[in-house]
Amino acid sequence: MGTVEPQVASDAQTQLTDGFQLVIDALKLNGIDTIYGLPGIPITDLTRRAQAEGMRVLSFRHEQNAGYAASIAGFLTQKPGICLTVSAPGFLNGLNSLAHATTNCFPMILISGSSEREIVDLQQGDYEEMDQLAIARPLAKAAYRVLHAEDIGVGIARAIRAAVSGRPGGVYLDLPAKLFAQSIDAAVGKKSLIKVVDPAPKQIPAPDAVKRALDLLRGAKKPLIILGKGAAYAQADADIRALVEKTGIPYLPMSMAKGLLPDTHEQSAAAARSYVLPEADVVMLIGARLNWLLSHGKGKTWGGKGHKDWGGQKFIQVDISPQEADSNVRVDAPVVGDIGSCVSAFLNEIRSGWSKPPAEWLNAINERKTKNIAKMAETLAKNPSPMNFHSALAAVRDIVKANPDAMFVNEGANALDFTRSIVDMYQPRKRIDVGTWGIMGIGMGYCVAAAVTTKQPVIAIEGDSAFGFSGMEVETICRYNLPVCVVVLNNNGVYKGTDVDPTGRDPAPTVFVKNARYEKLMEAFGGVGVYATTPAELRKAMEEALRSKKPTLINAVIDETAGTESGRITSLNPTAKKK
Ligand code: ADP
Ligand code: TPW
Repeated sequence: MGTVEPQVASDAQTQLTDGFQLVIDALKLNGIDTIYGLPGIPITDLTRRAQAEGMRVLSFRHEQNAGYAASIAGFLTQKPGICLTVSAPGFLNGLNSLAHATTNCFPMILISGSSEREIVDLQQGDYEEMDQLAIARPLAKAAYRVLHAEDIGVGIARAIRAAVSGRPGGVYLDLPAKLFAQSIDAAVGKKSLIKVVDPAPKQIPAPDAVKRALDLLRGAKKPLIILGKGAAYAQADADIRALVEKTGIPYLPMSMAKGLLPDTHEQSAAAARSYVLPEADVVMLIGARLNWLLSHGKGKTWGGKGHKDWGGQKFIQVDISPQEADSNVRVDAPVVGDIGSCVSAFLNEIRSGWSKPPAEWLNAINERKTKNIAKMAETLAKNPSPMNFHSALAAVRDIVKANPDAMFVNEGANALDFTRSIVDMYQPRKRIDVGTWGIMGIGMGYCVAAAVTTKQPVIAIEGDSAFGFSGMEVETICRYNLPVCVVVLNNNGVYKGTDVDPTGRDPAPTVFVKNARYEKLMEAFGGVGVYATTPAELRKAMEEALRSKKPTLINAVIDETAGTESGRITSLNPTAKKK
């Protein structure tokens, strides 16, 4: 008896902690306060306890949407967005968003529960058996697994660093079921946690790289700056604007860089895009890759003779990834560093003076711009019946102008392309869309994350097909009572609604139920549904949604013949040779 007593006393005094608690503590210690996920074995208690500990836990109807939410939360906040899923099927549902985050350079951590390692590795048929770590690895910037509670701190620290340092990306963190229930001494557990110091260290560009770039830019007769979503991510808004304005160089914003400077800025060359790309002689890319969205920096878009020919431009590329330069065409002046540091280095150098680009170049651009803007204004002023993309978007454009703080989500094909060119953005990081892959399905997940992270109202302009990929999350939007106004531009199908099955048996693959009442989906969960057939009705409903802040879905019925196949990327769509 005498020998046992002290042991009992010491057990009673020892405070224990467990895997669940350590995961929560490690996230909170690093300022992560929100989880986007979907509960089930083995993470249900993690969601409950995280909520009890004051974290925001947003529970979705499908992991893909939770994952997209986490990815865009990462883009908006520069902190990794957390997506939490169950094992195999939940993990696989979340995987799309992990790949999306990596592709788009958004910091995100997909945390999935997994089954028992010993059984999985011997393939003995465990509940939801799957080697998740191996499957996630090629789609993630980094992938880790934690087996012991005392390693949770290190696991989360490594995941955070991998997600946000250098070029941001998606990270996978595998947490087997057994880990959560492991108990360890609370003091030992506390000591094992790591508060990550300087998770995204500045990367200062080399002075000679800065000089090389500015020398090239100075010598240009027709310079152009292209701002990409990396520039938006960097949150160096004032310096980027100063660089553009001090140099007087015309600029083009990529889709998610719209609003970095207001789209109405006199130096924006967006309305003369097809003129400036082939004409420019020196192009400075800031946080934009020369991928398909920029026609790989060559070919006819850039004034090249043939499909793959270089147009003769010299490129300066400002990017945090040293491997990005020369990916498609020669980059004469790579500047490797974080955009904040690079742009501030440029500003330091040009303080001594900078002559504006030649007037012929600026005048030629302005001439095209004025013509194209006038032509667009004429189209937008029309009021056809039925309503089409242009007349609907003219209303949306006014509403966004009156509400520049609102977040703006956009997906679809025509619904994306027309919106991008018609609706001006006025502030940085307001427009979030289909990104590098042109992915459908980001819509409602982005709406949730945008509302939660920015506390601003959200407007989503959705193709009817695009909306369908995440439509069930209107319940999530209603459940959390988020100020989201979804506009479905409804033309009865993918691209448009007029295709027919030549055999007469089935609906064509691109068409949907005619006159579908999407607004009733929102009503089903207590939100506001509006059926709108004119721009006036659409405008009124949007104004009311922004005023009331109630979850609203406006079914904006547009001409089903409106829209072209694949929108503006028809050229990428292989079509069978017609007989
Ligand atoms: P877009 O689609 O708008 O053209 P991309 O996604 O192609 O933009 O390019 C974004 C680029 O920005 C990537 O090459 C990425 O490495 C880079 N990037 C992201 N964040 C930063 C940063 N903080 N500093 C420098 N470059 C960055
Ligand atoms: C995950 C292919 C590109 S655009 C689109 C699809 C299915 C829908 C277009 O119709 P919508 O818009 O939204 O009604 P509109 O205005 O043209 O009528 N699956 C995924 N991503 C993509 N990009 C596709 C399919 C696609």
